This record gives sequence, C-alpha cells and structure tokens, in this order.
Amino acid sequence: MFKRTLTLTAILALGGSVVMADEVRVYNWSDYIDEELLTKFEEETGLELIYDVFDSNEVLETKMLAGGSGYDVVVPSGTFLQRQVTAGAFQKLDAAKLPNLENTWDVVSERTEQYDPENAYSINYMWGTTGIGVNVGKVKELLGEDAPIDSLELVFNPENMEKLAGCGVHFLDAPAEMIPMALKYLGEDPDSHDPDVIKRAEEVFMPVRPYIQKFHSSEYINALANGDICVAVGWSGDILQSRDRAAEADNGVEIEYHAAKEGAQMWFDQMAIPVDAPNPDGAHVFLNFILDAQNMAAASNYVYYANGNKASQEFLVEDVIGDPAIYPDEATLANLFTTTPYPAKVQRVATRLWTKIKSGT
Ligand code: N2P
Repeated sequence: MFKRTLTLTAILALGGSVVMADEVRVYNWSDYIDEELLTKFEEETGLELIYDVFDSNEVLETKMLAGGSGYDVVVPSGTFLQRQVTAGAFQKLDAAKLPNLENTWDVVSERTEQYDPENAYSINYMWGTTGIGVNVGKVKELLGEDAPIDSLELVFNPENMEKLAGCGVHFLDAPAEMIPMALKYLGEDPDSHDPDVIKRAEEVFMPVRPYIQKFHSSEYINALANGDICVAVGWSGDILQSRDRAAEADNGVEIEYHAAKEGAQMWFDQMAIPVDAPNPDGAHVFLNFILDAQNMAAASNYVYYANGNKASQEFLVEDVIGDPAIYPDEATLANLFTTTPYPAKVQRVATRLWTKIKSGT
C-alpha cells in the first residue's frame, strides 16, 4: 500500500535535478554499516537506496545549513544535531510511521534528550568514544614496554611524538573532539565555552604539530591496519575495525583501542530527516528498517559501535556486547565526558583556532 502511494507521487523536481519518489537518499558516516543491510533494505522495501558517506560533522553541517542537500536521512552527532535543529534544518519524526521505536534503549535515549528534547527529531544510530589507536608492537619498540598507550601523554607529549613521528601519526580532523581532548590534557573542563580556555588548546597542539603526518578522519582505518602508521587519534569502532582488518590480513600488525585514562569523549550519532527531504515517507521506512532489532545488531556486529536499541542486544556477538570499549561498564562510563554545542561566536574562535593548528603556523 505504501509503495503504491509512492508510485502515484511519481517524479518530483528538486533543485533542477529529477528525483524519483521511490528513492531514498541516505548520507551516513563512512565505515558505519554492513553493506549487506543496504541490499536487504532494497529487497524488503522495493525502494531504491542511494547511500553516500562523509567523515566530518562540519561537512554535513555546511550542507544542512545551506539546505537543498537532496538527502532524506542524515546522521549528525548530537551536539551538531542540536544546533541544526535550532536552525530549522530538520523535520519532526512521525512516530506513527516508526513502530520499531519500541526497541529503543532508554539508557541511550535519556542521554540523547540532552541534544534533542523528547527525541522529537532524531533517533540514535550508534554511539562511541574518541580515543587512541595503536600498533602495539611498533609503539613499544619505539617507546619501550611502558609506552603510555592508554594515555593522552602518548599523543600530546612532544617527547613521545618525536619518537613516533617516523612511523606515522594521524589525528582526526574533528575540532569539536580534538579541542576538548586537548583541554582534558591540560586539566581544563573539556566542555569549556570560554574562548580564553579554548585557545589554550594551541599550547597542546603546536609543540606536537611537526610530528603529525595528517589530519584525516577515515584514512587511518586502513593506514593503521596496513602498518603505514602506528598511532591514530580516532573513533572507537573504526580502530576496532582496523584491528580486524589487520588480523584478517594476517600481517603481524596488532592494533589496540584505548579511551584515554584521563577521560574520553562520548558522542551520539543521530539519524534525522532534513526539513526539505524529497522523500520523508521513504526516510521513515529506512529509519524503521534500521530500528529493527536484527538489522541494528547486524550493523553493530559489523562496525563495532554500540547502538541505542535495547532489543538488538540479544543478537549482538560477545565480541561487541562483551567489550567494555564498545559497551562500557560502570568504571569505563564514569571516565567518559560529553560536550555541548558552542554558540556561534565561540564556534568562530574554535574554527579559526583549528585552521591555525592544522596549518601549523
Ligand atoms: C564512523 C565514524 C563515526 C563516528 N566511521 C563519528 N561520530
């Protein structure tokens, strides 16, 4: 019945291009789904899925604030979502079209309400932490058996970074995570909105800047797995995927992920429907498909990120549900922090600072 409605809607003209109403366009993070699920979605629903990827909240935000992205579902992190909801970028979800909302896990939805009151505009897709990926063998060879692989000292102490530079270090190109991490290292509030405190991040990055090979938010998965780099500041599940790619290649590379013991950021990636989505009905079909317990479990089992779906938990493999780096225990959780969006003026300070840090001048 639903499909027939869509067929009758036929073709919509959008921004000069022609969009079929039986298409759903999804814009998600790279390395964030089992691609078999994409095929399964098309087979089950008869809708054509166009699935594009990004690796930066800032890139997504530019599209959302400009409007006319052509996407039906996008996945900003909570802090970015909050700002974009305020800017009117999203439409409210229609719960009547999302029967699988009953699978939602209150532990996560209570936290995401901080960004999206009543979860009116968004559904959690995955959540995780920002931390450190290490090639254990290489790093211990260079820094000794006591190498601080679970500490911000590894990546922010210039003495360590100087020794690691030759084997390759990547940092995320994600100012909303890298600045709080540097503030944490300084013992400041990582969620400080005080421009003078934020500017102190420069004291942390500039001394190690010469030893950072690249600021990039997705290349590190393969680079770590291949042994091209030996340290990456990156996202939990990405580094665990890297660990698996190395194990599959059987190349002797052993990768570990550590949320820094000084404290690590926890974030929530939220699925939302742009206000001008060409096919909001199709968007709801996609969201409801992802909210299915088995589909959500398949996604988490593949990408090593936790999700916000209680019903999926019985289908998670032990490697995922039993790993505190993915589903944190109380002790791990107590060491995680969250952030809130910077107001526009403070954001400008952070953006300028990040440009300066990346350029190194
Ligand atoms: C997936 C990265 C998602 C985490 N590659 C960033 N929020």
